[in-house]
Amino acid sequence: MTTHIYSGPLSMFGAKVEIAAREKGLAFELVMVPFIEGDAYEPKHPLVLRVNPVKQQVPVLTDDDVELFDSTQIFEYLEDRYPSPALWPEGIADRARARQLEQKSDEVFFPNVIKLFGLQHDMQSAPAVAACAACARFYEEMEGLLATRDYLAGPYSFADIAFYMAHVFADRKGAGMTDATPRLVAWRGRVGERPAVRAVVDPMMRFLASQGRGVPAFLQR
Ligand SMILES: N[C@@H](CCC(=O)N[C@@H](CS)C(=O)NCC(=O)O)C(=O)O
Repeated sequence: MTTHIYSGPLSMFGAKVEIAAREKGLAFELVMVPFIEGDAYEPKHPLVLRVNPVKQQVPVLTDDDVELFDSTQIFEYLEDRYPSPALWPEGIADRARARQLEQKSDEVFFPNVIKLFGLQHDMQSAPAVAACAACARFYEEMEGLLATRDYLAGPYSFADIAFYMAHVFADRKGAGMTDATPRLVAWRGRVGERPAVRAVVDPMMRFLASQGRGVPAFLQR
């Protein structure tokens, strides 16, 4: 059995998959696709083009004869194929809520961060202020969830992995969490100290620093 993860040195979605594979204790080879200044991924890796020909994006996972793209789809496969340790909660309702949170992190929260990528030159502009405000509202919503639990969906789960990575990128782009959400700040500390998370985030921050790009203050070790 050979497992490969194709990712990029600054791929938020690739980092999600790598953290999950490490949490599962999976032995894998990490293939970093070409990455150039300006956040572009060219030329595309031939394996990525074959498995994900239309979107041409990382992450891609190959596990024996299974070839997949999309971090959320890969999470589902990892949980089915390597059930222990579990990264979805038990119970149909809790699992559904956890999946929804994971999806909201990618599809509701992160689009604000993507907007901020293109607005770094003018963070006082109306769209930038609106994107930061949307991030702050999302942080408040997560703060509410943490009133009764240590992790977003109950036990530590894929939802935490997804939102941890998304918020690292939000912080890089000027929409980090603040003291207004103390439970979320404590959650960030808990998740950030996990060996699987550190093993992925630390090299990513070293890569950023090596390029003279900003590293979030809470990750400057
Ligand atoms: N929904 C996808 C998003 C993947 C994605 O946006 N990948 C980015 C890197 S983080 C990429 O490969 N961008 C290069 C491109 O679009 O050309 C997932 O969850 O994996």
